[in-house]
Amino acid sequence: MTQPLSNDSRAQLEALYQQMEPEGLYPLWEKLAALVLPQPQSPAQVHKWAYDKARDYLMRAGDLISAKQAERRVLILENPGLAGQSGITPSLYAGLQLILPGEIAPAHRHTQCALRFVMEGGGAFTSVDGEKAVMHQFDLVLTPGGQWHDHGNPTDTPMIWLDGLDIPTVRHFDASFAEHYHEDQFPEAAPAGDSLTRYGRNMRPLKGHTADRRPAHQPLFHYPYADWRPTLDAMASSGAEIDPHLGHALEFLNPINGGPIMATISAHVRLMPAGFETKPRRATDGTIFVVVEGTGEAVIDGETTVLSPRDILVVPSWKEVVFRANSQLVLFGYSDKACQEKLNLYKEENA
Ligand code: 1HN
Repeated sequence: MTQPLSNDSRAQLEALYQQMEPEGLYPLWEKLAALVLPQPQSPAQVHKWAYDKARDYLMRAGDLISAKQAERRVLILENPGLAGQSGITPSLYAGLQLILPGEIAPAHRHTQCALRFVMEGGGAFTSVDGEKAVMHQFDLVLTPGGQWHDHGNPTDTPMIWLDGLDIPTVRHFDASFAEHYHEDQFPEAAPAGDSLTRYGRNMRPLKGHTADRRPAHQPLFHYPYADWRPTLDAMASSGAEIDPHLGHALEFLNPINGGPIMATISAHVRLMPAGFETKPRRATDGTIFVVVEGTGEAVIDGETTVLSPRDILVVPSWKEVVFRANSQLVLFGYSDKACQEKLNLYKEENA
């Protein structure tokens, strides 16, 4: 306000506020500046989870509760700035899930979209609408919203993956539906890997008289490490110009429209050669990173975080990030960029 209020007016206003409050009425002029920020001021904090430490707790939980008892045996990675919200950013959730040899996690489906990024083990599966994706370390597997999914581990080693979901986004829109399947496992509908063969080779089934089994908007759900990792190497050795803000970076796509993997979540991988340092960059999509390989540092708004293999790092919206690769550094990242772009909210600044 240009003219300061007199003490008398201030007192009368305060009395008015008190009388209005039980009616659910509040003065916008007292709150406007905090509601409409000149730039993002995320309540989320920069935070890193060291894999081995989190893994120890997860294995201890594994001694105490089965995957079936828990439905999903997961440790939530809650952002310290978002206490009680089960979010790693204001829009996204992250957790570490353990499935021990011989265990199953029963079939269910829900509105929320999920990705899995495998941290440890190999040979367990996620089944999506009755088709298994057999998972190996650093594979990306999706369970898009509304699709039945269960997990199982027929191997003799534990399997741990990072779950990334849009739980806070769906909560924000009050749009959550979920149901359990009446059996532990959804009936097998196709051979393991069927969708990857049909939709993951720059082709798709030609429309004839047979109906597609997979939902038209989201048919592909497995992006194996064995495919994406050599592609990064090929980029790096091709002599292609490296992006100064990202390194050699590739986004995972939905083959149906060339857009992000799911409606609410985008995911990418990047490779930075040893000695490379990115130029500063900030973006409105708070991002969760997994260190796939190598060591380095993330300098976020001037604060340095040391990065080691399988560390999980969250960089909230609009924090300026510089990555330094001490050895060749490979990162996986996911964010709500897909959602923000649909809402015309996404913004980035590359210094
Ligand atoms: C879920 O369905 C899974 O299917 C993991 O593995 C974590 C967290 C909240 C809601 C649903 C899974 C989840 C989840």
